[in-house]
Amino acid sequence: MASLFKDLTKLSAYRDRRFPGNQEEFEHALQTSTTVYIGNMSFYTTEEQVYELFTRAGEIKKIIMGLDKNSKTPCGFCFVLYYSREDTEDAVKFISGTILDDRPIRVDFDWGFQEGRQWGRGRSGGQVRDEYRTDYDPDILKLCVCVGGYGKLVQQE
Ligand code: GTA
Repeated sequence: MASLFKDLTKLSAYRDRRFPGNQEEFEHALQTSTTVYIGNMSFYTTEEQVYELFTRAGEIKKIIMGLDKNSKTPCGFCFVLYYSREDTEDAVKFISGTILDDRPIRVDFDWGFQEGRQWGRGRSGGQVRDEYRTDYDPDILKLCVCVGGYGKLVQQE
């Protein structure tokens, strides 16, 4: 079957600052990888729920839950590794935007999982994006218990 993603330059808006290569190598990895990144997940979504949803696109090789590097608890992202490229593309095309645990998840092509990438890179231990959040998000309550589900804006007050 022909690739569903004809314009390969638009595979992902995300650029991993820690990718060990140049832009060309990064793009090649995105074009051939069988790994997807899932963002905007609830902190309470389990690996079993991820499996149930993502197996609809194809056979899953492995799921790696993203964890807060301090608390070692889920912090809103994960990686799903497939066996085939076609299934990987189907996951991005058909599952991105699906509501999982009341949240629209984002499915993004990923350059490939490596040990260490499962940890949040934010200073608090969770994801970087949550430290810049200015809207209310009840899941972020865990990050700033005293002030409610706001990110940097309220933490600074
Ligand atoms: N494939 O979209 C993604 C993606 N994201 C967001 C994280 N990962 C992703 N992989 C793919 N696609 O392995 C991966 C990372 C790592 C793991 C945890 O998830 O490769 P992280 O989210 O904690 O840290 O990563 P990361 O990705 O290094 O953070 P980054 O790129 O600085 O910032 C992510 C977002 O945070 C930005 O797009 C922006 O929305 C927000 N942000 C960052 N800095 C600022 C700032 N100064 N001001 C406002 N917003 C900011």
